[in-house]
Amino acid sequence: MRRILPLLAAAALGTLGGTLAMPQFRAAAIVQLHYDRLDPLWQYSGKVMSCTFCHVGKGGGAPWNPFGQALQKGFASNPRANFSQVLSAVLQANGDADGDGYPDAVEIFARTLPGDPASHPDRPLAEVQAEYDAAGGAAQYAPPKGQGAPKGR
Ligand SMILES: [Ca+2]
Repeated sequence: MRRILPLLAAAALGTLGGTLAMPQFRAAAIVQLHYDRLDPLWQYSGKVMSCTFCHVGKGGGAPWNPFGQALQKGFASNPRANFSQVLSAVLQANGDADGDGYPDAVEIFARTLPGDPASHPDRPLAEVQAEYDAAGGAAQYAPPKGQGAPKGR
């Protein structure tokens, strides 16, 4: 329930329209990647996971940055998967979308931007990677329960 409420709140805001609405993917990603733990009012904050996490522009939309493009490729390669499954699969693949030397999932763990090479942890990879692995590695970003595998037809 704790994971569902923010999504419901985001959906409710969405029905009101306007700039208060948080896009569905962003709300889902914030919860799945545990960024909601940074700020109890994350649903109303534009600072918790900004649009530039996946998009080039601060207002979202096209074009997407390298991490956003990695997610798009994930959708393309598995059209039946939902957003949470694609996000999890991209992180499990251990890619480094922006090519800054820090894998996407490690950057997410360190709260830097996986799609911007100018944003990366200021500590050696081995150090951050060890903390990431100790915290559970990619498994900590698994899809919410009940969304583990793509649905068959
Ligand atoms: Ca990176």
